[in-house]
Amino acid sequence: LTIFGQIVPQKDPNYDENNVPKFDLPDPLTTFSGKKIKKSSEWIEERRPELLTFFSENVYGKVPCKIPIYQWKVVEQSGNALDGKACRKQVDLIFKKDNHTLRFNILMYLPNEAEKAPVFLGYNFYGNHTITNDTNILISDAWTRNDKSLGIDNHRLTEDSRGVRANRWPVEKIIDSGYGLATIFYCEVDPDRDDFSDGIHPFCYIEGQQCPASDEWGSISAWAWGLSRAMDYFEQDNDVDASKVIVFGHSRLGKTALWAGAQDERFSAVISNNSGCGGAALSKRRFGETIARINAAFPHWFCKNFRKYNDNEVALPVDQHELIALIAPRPVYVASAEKDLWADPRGEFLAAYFATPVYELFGKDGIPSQEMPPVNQPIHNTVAYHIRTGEHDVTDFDWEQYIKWADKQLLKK
Ligand code: GTR
Repeated sequence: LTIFGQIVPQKDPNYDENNVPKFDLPDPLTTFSGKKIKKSSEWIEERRPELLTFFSENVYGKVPCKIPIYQWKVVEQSGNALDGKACRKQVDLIFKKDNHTLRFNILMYLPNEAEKAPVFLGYNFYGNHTITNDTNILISDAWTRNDKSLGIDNHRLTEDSRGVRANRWPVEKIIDSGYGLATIFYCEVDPDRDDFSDGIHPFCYIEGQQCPASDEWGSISAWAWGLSRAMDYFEQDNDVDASKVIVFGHSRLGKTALWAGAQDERFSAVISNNSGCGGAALSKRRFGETIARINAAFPHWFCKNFRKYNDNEVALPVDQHELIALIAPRPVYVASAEKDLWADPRGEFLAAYFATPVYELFGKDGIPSQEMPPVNQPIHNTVAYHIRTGEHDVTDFDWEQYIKWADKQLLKK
């Protein structure tokens, strides 16, 4: 759009590649003070910690206190799920501090044929009972977002929504491929609303505090904390191969999976499905959702310091390719959908591409070219990427790729 000979950016949101501003992308291999990182040991000792601190204090917010598992309880178990193919477990993790108590439930399906199974771990949006039609799955009493199309009303979950998200969770395929699946309803860790009196946040308040300080955790950071506590539990569960836990998430929960995987090196691989702004997509491109928009629509997701970059991405000394790089040398998969322009597929791809030099420092293969691959033609390197046809969603195609890639990267099949 040219007015009086001047290039004026189109209205926000921008979906036009020609209106992506010119920007300098920070080099993951140059420290904030300008030192060039040449060896993996320098990355580990110098660059990784400073990037982690930056993301922690300025993007997602740091977890201000330690909250270990107080107790865990297997509330339901059967060795005969999925026609005898799998064991189903529903395990409550319980947390207590002062007068606070919180519990969240992990639903697990583990293949009976494996002694210790590699596991995909991911949050669900509307309760564990939505992921299959299995009538044994307990219904959460936590606050939920409403979705009339899924039969979810009054912020409560009922029988009406059992199995409504089975399309996103191919449980049988996962089990048949030799993997377990573990899932948690994210609102049990922190309800997805702009309210810091509920969920896990109050556990760390000092006297009189009512919401996290500017550098303290928003909801994404709280959800990432929950994934690490699930990992604490897996380390004690003999049916799980805790050295092969792949953390997975879609959209806001894909942002969460990346942040969990970046911080907690016990996750052996990370999958970001359509995670977009504040996830895999480069913020400085200002394509689709922007920092200002996301902070306005979801003021509780990031820490307050992140608002400094509303319509001011130039000032950001990092970008999301460096979040991906924090996962190195562990395998990471970034997936986009062709019609999901809000999440900026090209920005997601470029972030994976620009994280690659860090992987190469470890002798790992990343994204070989700045050219995006055609739709439905995945790249299954240590840094993996695909753009599939279709909308913002999790599809069978996505899961087929994740399983193939995990076979190659973790099981060396
Ligand atoms: C959208 C939000 C995205 C993405 C998505 C989701 O409304 O703008 O960043 O997180 O929700 O989680 O489904």
